[in-house]
Amino acid sequence: MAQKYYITTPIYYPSGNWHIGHCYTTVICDALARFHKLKGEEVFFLTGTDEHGQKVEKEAKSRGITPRAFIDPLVERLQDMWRLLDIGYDRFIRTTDADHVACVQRIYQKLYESGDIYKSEYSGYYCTPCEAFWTEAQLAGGKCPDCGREVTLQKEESYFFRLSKYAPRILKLYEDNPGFLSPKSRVNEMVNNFLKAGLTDLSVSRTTVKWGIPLPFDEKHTAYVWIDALSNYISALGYLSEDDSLYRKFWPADLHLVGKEIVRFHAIIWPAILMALGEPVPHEIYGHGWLLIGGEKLSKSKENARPELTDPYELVKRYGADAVRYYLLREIPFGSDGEYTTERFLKRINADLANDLGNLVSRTQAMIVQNFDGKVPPHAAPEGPDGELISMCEGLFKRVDADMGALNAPDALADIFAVVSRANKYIDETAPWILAKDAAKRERLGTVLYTLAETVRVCAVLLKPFLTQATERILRSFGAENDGLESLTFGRLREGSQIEKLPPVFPRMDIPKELAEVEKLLSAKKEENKAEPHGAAPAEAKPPVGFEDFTKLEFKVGEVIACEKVKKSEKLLHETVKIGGEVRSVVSGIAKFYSPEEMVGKKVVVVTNLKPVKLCGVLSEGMILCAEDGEGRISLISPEKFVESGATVR
Ligand code: ME8
Repeated sequence: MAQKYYITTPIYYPSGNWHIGHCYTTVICDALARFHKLKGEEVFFLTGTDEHGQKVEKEAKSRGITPRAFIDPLVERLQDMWRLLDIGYDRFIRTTDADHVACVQRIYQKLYESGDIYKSEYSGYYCTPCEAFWTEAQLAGGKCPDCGREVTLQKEESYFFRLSKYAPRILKLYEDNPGFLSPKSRVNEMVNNFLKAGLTDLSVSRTTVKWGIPLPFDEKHTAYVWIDALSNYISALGYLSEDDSLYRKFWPADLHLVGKEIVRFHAIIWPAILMALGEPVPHEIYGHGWLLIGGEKLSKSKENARPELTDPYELVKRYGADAVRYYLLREIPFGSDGEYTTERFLKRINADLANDLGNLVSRTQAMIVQNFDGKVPPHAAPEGPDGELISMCEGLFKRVDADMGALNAPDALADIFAVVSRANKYIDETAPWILAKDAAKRERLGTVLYTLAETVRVCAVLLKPFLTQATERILRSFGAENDGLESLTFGRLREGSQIEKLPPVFPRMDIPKELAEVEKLLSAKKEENKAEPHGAAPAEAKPPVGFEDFTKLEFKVGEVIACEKVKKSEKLLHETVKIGGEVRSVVSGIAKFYSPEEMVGKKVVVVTNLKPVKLCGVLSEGMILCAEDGEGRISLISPEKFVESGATVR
């Protein structure tokens, strides 16, 4: 019976700000899934989206739309990204899918009935962006220890999962199964930072979050997003449903590949839930490293500050899916972090794909066309350097298999490209262009070119999981049959079969020129963003107004004589402004750009005849005028020369 292989990526938050770092996990999973398929295994590759929770609820509310209306276009965009990158998943699960929702409810019901979930009260610090709760002791300087952002103290009635009960079993799981969690450093992290001190029970329901899965035994509560999200790995297989045949076939997963920042959820909470359900735990959880920019985790906000092209849609459009996949799979040492720059990306593609592989393919095909009319030449027994190249090809699958068994795509690619480089050197050693000049050497020429064509073919078969598009073209151009591992036997190309000469599979790039063009593209994008601050629709020019309308507004110069922050607001300042003989209370949304101290003594322009309003409970009797640039930065408008407060502005 064929072996099974079940591999998963984490399910993605619908952020819409996907960058090349986000593609990392999924591209590796896709290459692993394809490699196992090549080996003839029955593979199930799962990915999807993590759609519930406070973050989505808030984002949708701020736009005045439903969570579903907010999420659907983002999910489509993510699926587009996977299509562009040739990600061949077997299921794309959404946590809003009906079968997932039903499964999560059954999981809660089962745990509630077995006593592993009980009702109590929760008090803790919540980080909304990470959807994670922390105790006071876990906070880093009062902030979220994972992302460093603000946390809020929350108290509510909640159901708890008896996580504490499972700490000893998880420690034993690590001891008995050294392969359960990799790399090794992650085990130490989990043991020292969490398990050693013992675990506290986990709050697994919310009454304050409406955008979530209602608990079947208490509909006021919704499921905690991480329990909801982690369950996708089994709900996708029909766990606890009428048809659980996929579950019985594929569970336990062979690999959950995740970024290192979410190992805690996968290596502690997830096995505990499975243990409580009486189900087997996955074979392996691997916490990979990050793509960095300037030494920090690549994230959308930092990307803006550096001239790097990190948008996967743009990268695929410019350089193709194979180039992006190759970079991610080859460049970052597996398990560690890797620095990303556009230049490194271009250099890697030029060196390996254009020079090494591209050249080998085009030289081999050109010589076959030139000397044998484009037909696979007849060949004699190998001699000289042929043997070494042939045996490298014959042993290649074993090496790549061992690398991929260790999940090490960079080493697998290094092994394949060692053969590509050896073949290029073989061309120099055998000098086919000299053999071609001597009719007596025709048989030898045929043998050399046949050996090269076979090397290209074997490498292309093994490169298929990594470079999905170029390998198809290469194999088709050699008329090569495509029958999995069988096709790795050296010597399968049939003498006399027609080959087609391909245009360069990876054209060589002029890196300085390309970098200059990328720079231009990025500045054009920046300009575009300026015209559309915060992604809003471009501000339409307002229709003209008559002078009489303009004179309805009253502007005066004022002097700020006192200023303080408005409590409960991050954005608002409360100024006391002297306007001639009058003193007014004014509230303005400039706290991110000016401190209260800075404001005192400033001359400002105030709209003085707006109807008074209360902002965060504070009276505002006017508006201070500011200029706002395309990046959302604010600058006060002040008189250029000295004028008394109370002066009219017109
Ligand atoms: O964590 N380098 O989703 P997500 C490498 N919904 N990988 C990166 C990266 C970078 N700079 N930035 C992000 C979630 N990633 C949860 C998972 S699973 C039950 C729930 C990776 O959208 C990240 O490590 O924040 C993760 O593997 C994936 O992108 C999705 O992250």
